[in-house]
Amino acid sequence: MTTEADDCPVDWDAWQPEMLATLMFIRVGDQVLLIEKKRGIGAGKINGPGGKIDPGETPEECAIRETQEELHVTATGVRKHGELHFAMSDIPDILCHVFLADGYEGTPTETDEAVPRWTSVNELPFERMWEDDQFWLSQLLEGQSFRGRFAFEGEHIVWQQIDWSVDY
Ligand code: 6U4
Repeated sequence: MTTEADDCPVDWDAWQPEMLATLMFIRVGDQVLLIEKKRGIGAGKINGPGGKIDPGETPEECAIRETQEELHVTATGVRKHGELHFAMSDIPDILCHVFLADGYEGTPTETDEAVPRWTSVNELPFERMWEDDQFWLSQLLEGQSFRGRFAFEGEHIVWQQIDWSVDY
């Protein structure tokens, strides 16, 4: 993996996402509600619930809707904390809005799309997650805000930069 000191393979000033998406992380105490994703991009991985933004929908509306569809719960106390810019090699480039919630209504339930997995924030399963998550997820769960840019070759990061000075 290279870092921002090295040549970047992506012209980020000209970069345009081909897909707009969201992620939602509900943290209650020392537990975070993750999913085992059953289909779509990242099937088989562990992640937060989320998905593609529908036309006319705000990112926050999308994150709440996707969490309802995937887990049958409604996140409460939702705040945007991050943006992830993914320049991919073999799937569409993605701009992903990341939300943190401190509560929920309903009962986490397995659906066609996801299996709910309550997980200790101190034991995040990075070996089963997207490679970038290890660089921002713990910090997000502590309430930090960020903008991350990642260039992937297949499943692996070849360049990355995270700005922790942003506010939303
Ligand atoms: P369908 O199957 O069309 O209903 P949908 O649930 O709308 O899919 P999906 O799941 O394909 O959309 O959306 C992509 C999801 O994958 C978003 O929640 C963002 C997430 N994602 C993609 N690349 C990621 C990465 N590198 N790291 C990460 N999440 C990523 O943590």
